[in-house]
Amino acid sequence: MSATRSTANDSTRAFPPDFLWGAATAAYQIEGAADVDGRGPSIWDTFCRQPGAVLNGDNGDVACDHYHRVDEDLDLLDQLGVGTYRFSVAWPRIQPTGRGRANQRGLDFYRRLVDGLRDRGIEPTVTLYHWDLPQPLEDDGGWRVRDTAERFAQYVELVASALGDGVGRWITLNEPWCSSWLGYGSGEHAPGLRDIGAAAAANHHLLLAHGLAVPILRAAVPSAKVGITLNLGDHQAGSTHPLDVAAARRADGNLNRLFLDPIFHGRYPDDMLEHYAAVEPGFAVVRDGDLERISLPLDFLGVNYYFPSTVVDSSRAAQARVAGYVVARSEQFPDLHVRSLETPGRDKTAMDWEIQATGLTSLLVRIRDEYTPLPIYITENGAAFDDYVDPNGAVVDQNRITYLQEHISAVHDAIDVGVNVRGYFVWSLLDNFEWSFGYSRRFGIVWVDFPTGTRLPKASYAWYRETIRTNAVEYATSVGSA
Ligand code: IFM
Repeated sequence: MSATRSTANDSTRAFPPDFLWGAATAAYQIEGAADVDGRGPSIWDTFCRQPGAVLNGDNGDVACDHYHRVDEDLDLLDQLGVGTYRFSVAWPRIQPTGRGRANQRGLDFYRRLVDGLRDRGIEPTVTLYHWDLPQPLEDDGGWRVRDTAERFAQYVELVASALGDGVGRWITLNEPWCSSWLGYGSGEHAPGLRDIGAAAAANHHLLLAHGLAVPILRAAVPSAKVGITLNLGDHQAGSTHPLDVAAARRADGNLNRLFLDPIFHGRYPDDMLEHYAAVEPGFAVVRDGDLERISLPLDFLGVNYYFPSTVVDSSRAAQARVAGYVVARSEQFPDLHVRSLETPGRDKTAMDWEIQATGLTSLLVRIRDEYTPLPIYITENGAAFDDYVDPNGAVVDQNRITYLQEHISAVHDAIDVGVNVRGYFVWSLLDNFEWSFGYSRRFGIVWVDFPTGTRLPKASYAWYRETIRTNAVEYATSVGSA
């Protein structure tokens, strides 16, 4: 038994004394106040207005109205007992057109939030970009063009110089894979393009934006801890057939290695460069010196993990069915020639995402072994379920508690084998706007009644508060790992 397992009783596992517990949100998903105090339109405001882009035609105009309920939400965080709160700054509040001087009223909102956190003894963890690109920049090419990375650097300078005295932990980008591959490749996210060459270029320009932001943050806030948050996965092949093994490698290349390799090894993976060699402009946008910038030293890596992934080569869908898998009807990216599988008997969330916490442990071990010994924060983890307010006026979300318990336990497993995990942020503090799923998927540990904005802490909120208070989690090693 490792030192960190020395707990009060055999069924609980203690975390290191300085382990940081947090909760996470993002601007567009909770703030609302879309045209208040000078905020400009973002690509998500535009995307939400495209017929059929977002379920039920939902949009973020009001969302959780966090902009006007910020004190109430700060109190919810305070009562939860978190040591840190991860929120994102909306670029269109700071630069309504994506260029030029800062909009003071936008900065004032985040100053109030930062001060409110610090007054309550909660460390702010700020994400600078969580997908809400100012629309005028998209009109000029968005992440397909290099200039957007330069514009991002200027925006970061404005935010860092205004809030730097109150913020010690900075995340440049949230999940650049989603911004590039879902935004420009599959069209599931704003701006809704289906152009693989554009997605590859966006992949690079987002990473360049990150690389340009790092020295700016360090200059503006010398004591800052700077990192990036990636959504990473643990891909398994549906069989040992070489075609399926190769398919899993391609899926891994697209989601994981196209980001981890340049950031930590200073180069794009050869197999992926080869795969995307024929698309335009693709990775031909890479210029001399870019990879040196992208691989500048960081202070931590943020990891978002939600679900495992099992895949086969598309040509082997029939064999996968015979083996008992449920095979996805279509390919997310036809060029990858990969089909996702569902493993029979595995529980799923309301997103239809399979639950398998052991994938998180394997992923963390792999990051340590193949990429970096840096501190890791789990900057997002959580689950959507079909919650409801019961006749007693409570939301008893036992399935979410089980999910969180399994995944926090999986984090502990990683710490046990020496992975440098320093903190965990639950996604999410509040039910919120779940992108193309609108308000139909609830990830919060606090229920939000969207018509009125009323907040109601769920059973998982009380459970997480107790986890934070005791700095320990109940044992859950093999649950959800069928
Ligand atoms: O809601 C999102 C978040 O904005 C980014 N990571 C995944 C979450 C759940 O889909």
